Amino acid sequence: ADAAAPVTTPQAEHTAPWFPRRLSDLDQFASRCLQYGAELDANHPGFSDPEYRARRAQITRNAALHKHGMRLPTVDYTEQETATWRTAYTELAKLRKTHTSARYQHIFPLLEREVGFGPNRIPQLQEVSDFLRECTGWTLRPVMGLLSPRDFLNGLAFRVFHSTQYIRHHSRPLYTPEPDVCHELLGHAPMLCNESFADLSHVIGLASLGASDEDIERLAKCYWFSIEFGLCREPRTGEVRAYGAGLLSSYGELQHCLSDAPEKRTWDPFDAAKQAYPITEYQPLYYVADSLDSATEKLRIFSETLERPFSVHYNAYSQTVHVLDEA
Ligand code: TIH
Ligand code: FE2
Repeated sequence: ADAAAPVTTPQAEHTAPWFPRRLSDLDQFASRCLQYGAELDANHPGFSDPEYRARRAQITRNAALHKHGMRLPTVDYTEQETATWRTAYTELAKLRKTHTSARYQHIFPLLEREVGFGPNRIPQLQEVSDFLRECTGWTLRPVMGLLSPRDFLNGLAFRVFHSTQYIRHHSRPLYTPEPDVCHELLGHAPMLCNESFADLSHVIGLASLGASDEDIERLAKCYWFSIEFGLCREPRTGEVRAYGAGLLSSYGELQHCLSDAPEKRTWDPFDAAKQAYPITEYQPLYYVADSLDSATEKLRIFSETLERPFSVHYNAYSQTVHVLDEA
């Protein structure tokens, strides 16, 4: 990331990396998006399929042109793409009752009724974003591929979730090492409808604004082990279930994460912040939260230990960030 342009206003933030103050500032992220993460090339199933690559380029072109205030691009998905979605959707539905958090299960009938979620059609980002806004004030923004961790986390501070719109390669409908529309819509979107999860994501986002590179790294790890791969105890039964989007969108890993194979630790952001992880295979370690609210509380405590010579306040009415200078 090259997000180190210094800010010019009050003294304390003098040396802090640049960060967005209002929604339209997020427009700057698109130009520094990392296409097809280099480390994925070797085992990306679409890498050697020129037709797939061309289709992706076509879809991401519109994402690159997106600006705050525009409607999100519509994609006319092909029959082959819809078939990939159908496989992911129907297989994941089989595990929903036994493997996923009640928070996730709860929202699904609503997504089916209000947004038209179902096996036969890939929902459009705009429809999902409109619904999310009504639930928790979150919105989606299209993105070409991976943003830098700093930019991606900074978006969360504005309750904006950057979403890909292309779909995984048809040869592997049940796992992908990178985000795609199945992951965004079956993994992230349903959880962002939940107030507690929405707040958890927001806390990480706010902590990332103007954070040092080291702290961005810590926060990105906390993000990974909660929002992407978090497990949580069910309120009444205490049973362990998945709430992380990377699990909710992957038929294989959703089963793996609840098996005895991986290590499980109680959610602790201080520990997670130091933990390395693989990105192209199932996780060997998951953190289990006692509840989403306690997970958020622990994150809040953790984020207060990060060194930043100022604090930030998010104004939900204007959707702007204000800096409170503590120096
Ligand atoms: N592995 C997930 C899936 O198959 O849906 C996608 C990703 C999760 C986290 C990063 S990429
Ligand atoms: Fe994700």
